[in-house]
Amino acid sequence: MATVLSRALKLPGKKSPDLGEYDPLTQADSDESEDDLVLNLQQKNGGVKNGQSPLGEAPEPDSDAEPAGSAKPHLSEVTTEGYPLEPLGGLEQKAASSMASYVRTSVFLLMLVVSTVLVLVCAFLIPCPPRDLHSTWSRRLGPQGGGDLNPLELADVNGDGLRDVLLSFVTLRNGSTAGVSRPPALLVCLSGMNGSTLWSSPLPEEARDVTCLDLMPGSGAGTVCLVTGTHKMLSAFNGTSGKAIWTLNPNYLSNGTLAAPGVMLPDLDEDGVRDLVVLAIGEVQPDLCFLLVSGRTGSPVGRPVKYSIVGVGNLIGPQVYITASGAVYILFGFGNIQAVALRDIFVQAQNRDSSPPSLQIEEPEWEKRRSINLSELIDVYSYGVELLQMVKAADSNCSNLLITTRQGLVLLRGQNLTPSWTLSLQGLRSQPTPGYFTDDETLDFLLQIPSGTGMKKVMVVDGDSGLVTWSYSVPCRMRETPTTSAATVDQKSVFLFWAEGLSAPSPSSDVTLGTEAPDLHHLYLLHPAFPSILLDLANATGTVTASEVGINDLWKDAFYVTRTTGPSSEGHPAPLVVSKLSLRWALMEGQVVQLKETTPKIGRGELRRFLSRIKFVDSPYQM
Ligand SMILES: [Ca+2]
Ligand SMILES: [Ca+2]
Repeated sequence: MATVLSRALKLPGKKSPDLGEYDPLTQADSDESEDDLVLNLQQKNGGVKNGQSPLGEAPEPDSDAEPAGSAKPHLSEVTTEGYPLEPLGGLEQKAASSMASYVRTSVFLLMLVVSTVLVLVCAFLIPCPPRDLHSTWSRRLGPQGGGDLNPLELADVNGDGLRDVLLSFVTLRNGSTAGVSRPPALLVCLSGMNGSTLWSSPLPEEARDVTCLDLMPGSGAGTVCLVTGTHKMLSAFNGTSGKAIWTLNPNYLSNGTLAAPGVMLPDLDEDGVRDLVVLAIGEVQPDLCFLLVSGRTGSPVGRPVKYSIVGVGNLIGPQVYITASGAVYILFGFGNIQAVALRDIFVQAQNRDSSPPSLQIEEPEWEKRRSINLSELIDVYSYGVELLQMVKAADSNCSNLLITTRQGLVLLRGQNLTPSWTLSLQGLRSQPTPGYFTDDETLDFLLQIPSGTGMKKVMVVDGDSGLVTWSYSVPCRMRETPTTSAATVDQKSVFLFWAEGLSAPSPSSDVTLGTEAPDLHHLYLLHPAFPSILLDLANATGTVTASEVGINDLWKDAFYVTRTTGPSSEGHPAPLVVSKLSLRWALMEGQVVQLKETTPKIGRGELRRFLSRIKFVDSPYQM
């Protein structure tokens, strides 16, 4: 092809054997020596010459070829008698030379077409990531006036197929303008498309949780967002308009306050709308009180139901667990986990013996664990419980219970509440992130635990055996940073976590601390196919307080939404920043951090091709 190009361009230089011109490209490729070229030139001059060198023309002064003379037989000399030599020779020469020119041009054009096709084919085989411009934005809100809770929720409220961002924050109380006092808190909905404010609603108190629900499955009634406050507020908002649909009258909580976010239940009062349960905690006594709330009106379904729970530690739950056979239990406790059948709460709330048929199902394996016969409480796990998560079991249609304790991690089988495995681990405070790391289609867990000053250990625990399958120490001085995962179409997950900047490993330690600003944090991605590298996707200043991953079904993309506070400058309160990042785009732009030298080393091209093919899907990890 080099020859073709140079021929077409008619590069000046020494003559080539065929053309009587020198081709630097061919020369570079050729093994032939200068002498061979001279020899070839002498031989080939006996054949057809091209149009650039008419017959009889003297060779150029710089030509290596010998002067045209007796040694070279001329084609024009072999002619029919009686015809003038020169004109006939000129005609034949013209015909021959135009033919050669034609052939040369055709070959050149053909090669050009072939190259173009090759380039296009390569371009299509290595697809570019969809540059969905609607997936990456950053929005500055606030300033935030304190508040320890950072609710963040994703739900499509305007029906454009992109999930929008709902969050709540405490406003600055001293920022009120003359005569107009600001509400203590705001519920804000930002467009997933570009981060613009779709609506905002004042809240009477700080929100501990915002959860968008489908209270009327299949009815197409739109998204309802349930907001639970830190004190007595429970409201359902219309996700589209931002208007409150109902608010629970705080008097029903008597002298208690809401202890945890409201939880969605099956329909209890048979009005076609799913109902809710909230847990209130007394101000003067350790009694816990369940209140069933109608999802349609926000009024109580029956009276409050009290339980006295003995236990020390974090409040656990309430969480709803539906067994494989359809029995519904509510899990809760203080540093321990108790289960109570929803039927038992309902019967007491209604003060009658009958309950809807759906609540009459029992799970024998759970029922036989009642501490005393006729006791309403089922003992699930008794000591040191910090966190409880439901995780989808691979081999059945129910969930397993992942329990984070002060001693480590325990996975209980949902069918019979027996331990599947136990992992001893000190210092685990944040919720494990489920995702698929190994190939067995069982959910694994990403954990992070503090390890030394300014460091944390990030590890992946195999969900089947409870063994640590991946771990790495990273610098991180942020107290608690959120971790997330996103599922891909091939039943794998990418795992995302925050740390300070990582540089290439030095022989003495895992990582070297960078010289970056202390409040600059990087978002790292771990893919199970390449456990020896991390991808540095983005960075943020301030404190990352919450993150959520959503899926864009159309693009098979995942987007990562971050809630960040600060940094605050002198005299100015820390701003609240919400950012959205397209993961497929970030994968292509991310910097590779090699954690350890591996053989064979991953080629950049191979890695890029692999990353460009990643497609994300919705995967309900938790049931
Ligand atoms: Ca939307
Ligand atoms: Ca109902």
